[in-house]
Amino acid sequence: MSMQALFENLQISWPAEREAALQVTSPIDGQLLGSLRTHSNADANQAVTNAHAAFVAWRSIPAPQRGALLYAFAQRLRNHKQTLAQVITLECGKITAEAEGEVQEMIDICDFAVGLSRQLYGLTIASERPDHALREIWQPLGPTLVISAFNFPMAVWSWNAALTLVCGNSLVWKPSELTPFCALACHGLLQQCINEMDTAPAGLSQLLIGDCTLGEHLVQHKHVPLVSATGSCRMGQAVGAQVASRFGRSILELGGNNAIIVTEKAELDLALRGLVFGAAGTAGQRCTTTRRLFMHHSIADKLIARLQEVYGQLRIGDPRQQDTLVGPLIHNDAYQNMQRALLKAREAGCHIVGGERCCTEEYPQAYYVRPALVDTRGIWENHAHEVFAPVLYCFDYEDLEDAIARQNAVPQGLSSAIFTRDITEAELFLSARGSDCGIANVNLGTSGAEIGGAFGGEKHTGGGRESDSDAWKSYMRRMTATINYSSQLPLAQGIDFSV
Ligand code: UN1
Repeated sequence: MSMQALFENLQISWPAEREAALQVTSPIDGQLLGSLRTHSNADANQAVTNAHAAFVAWRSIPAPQRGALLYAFAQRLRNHKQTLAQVITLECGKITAEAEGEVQEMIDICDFAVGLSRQLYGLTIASERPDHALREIWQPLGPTLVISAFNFPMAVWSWNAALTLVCGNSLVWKPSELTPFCALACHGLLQQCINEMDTAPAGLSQLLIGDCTLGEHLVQHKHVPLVSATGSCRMGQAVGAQVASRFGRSILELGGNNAIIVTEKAELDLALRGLVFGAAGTAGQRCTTTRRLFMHHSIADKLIARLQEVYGQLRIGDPRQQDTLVGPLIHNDAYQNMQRALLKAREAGCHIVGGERCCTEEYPQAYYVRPALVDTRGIWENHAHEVFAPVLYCFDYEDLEDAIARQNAVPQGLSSAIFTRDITEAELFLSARGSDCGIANVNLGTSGAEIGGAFGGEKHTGGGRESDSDAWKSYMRRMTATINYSSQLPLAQGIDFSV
C-alpha cells in the first residue's frame, strides 16, 4: 500500500507536495514516498510561541482530565495499529512484527500515562519547626522539545509525548528527516484527539520537519525548558552543551555498545535466542542492539558454531513479507559504515561470517545485508565504537570479573545482559561491581525493554531516563513549599535574629 493510501486510512490529509524540498524514500526499495515542505527557523519560533500559549492554558487543566486526552489517543492507536505499523515499515524498513511492537509500545505508554495522571504525587516532609508543614509539589514545566531518531520513529516520541502531556506541558517535535511521515501520522492522530477535546488548547502539539540545522535552532530557544533528544553521542554532546549553557534541562538517550556475557553456566538455547534477536533483529539498528558478545572460553567454540548456523538461516528481505526477519538498512551511509567496520576487522585478521549485501537484483537501490559475526578471538580484547548495523563482535574470556570489566570498558553504558543459571554470577553482574549500564538483564537479551522500567543509560549514553518508573519527574519542576501555620516565625537551624 502506498503512503498516501495509508494516510487516507488514518483520515489525515496527504501532506506531500510536488517538488517540495525534502524527498523521502523508502529503505525497502529506494522509491520516493513523497516530498515534504520543510520548516524555517521563523516557523520554528512560531511553533514555540504557539506551544507556550497552549502550555499556559493546559497547565491549569486538572491532571486526570489531561489523562483523558491520552486515553483517547490510546484508543486511536489501537484502532489504527496495523496501519501505523505499515507506515513504520514503509518509511523505516522495520519488519511487520517489530513495527507492530513499536505501536504496541505507544499504546502501553499511553495507558501508563492515563494512570499516572492520577498519581503525580509529591511528598509531605516532617518540618524541624513547630506548626510548620513542608511539602514537595510537582508543577508543569513548559514546552518540551522532542528530537527523535529514525530507528524508533514513533515509540520514543510517544514515551516523551504521553508523559509530558499528562504532566501539563505542551510538545514541539522535530523528528528525524528520514522518517517524517511516521511523525505526521502520529501527530495527525493526536491532533484529531486534541480537536475533539474541549479543554485541550489547539497548539498543544507542534510538529516541525527539517534537518539538524532546524534542531540546532530549536535547542537554543529560551522558551523550551526541556529538550529530550535521541540519537548519536555526537549529537547529544552538542545538544547537551547548548541546552546547559542556557540553563535548560535535557534528557539524552544516545549511543549504546551493548554486550551479552554468556557464562559456562548458561542455558545455551536461551542465550542463542537472546543473541540472535538482540544482534540481528531490527537489522542491528536499535540503540539496545547487542554489539558485543563475551563467551566463557569453555563454551565459545560451540556457541560460535551455533550462531553461525542460525545466522545462515536468517530470512533477509522485504520487511512487508510475513516470514522476513531482517529488513534493510536505512540508507547507503549505514551500509558503507558497516562495510568499513568489517574491512577493519578483516584486515586485523578477524574471521567474519556474513556482512555481505543481498537482494540487489530485486532492490538495486536498497541496502539489505546479511548480519555479520566477527570472531575476534586472539586478536581483539574489545570494541569501543558503536557500529549502527548488524555486526556482532565475539570475544572469549576466562574470568567473569574480567568479562564484566571489559564489558564496562567502553564509553557507552546503555544495555547489558548475562546468561547464567548460577545465582552468584547473576548477582555479581547486578551488584555495584557489576554492569555499569542503565539496563542490566539476566537470561534475556539487551534489546526489547518493556515500557514499565525507566529507559536510558550512563556515560556517553547521556544519563537520561524516559518511559516509566519515575521518569515523569524529569518533565516537571519540583517545588519545595514550607507553610507556617503558627503565629511565631521560628527560623530554620534555630537561628536567632531578634532585633
Ligand atoms: C531505541 O533503540 O532507541 O529496548 C529504543 C528496546 C526498545 C526501545 C529501543 N523498547 O529495544
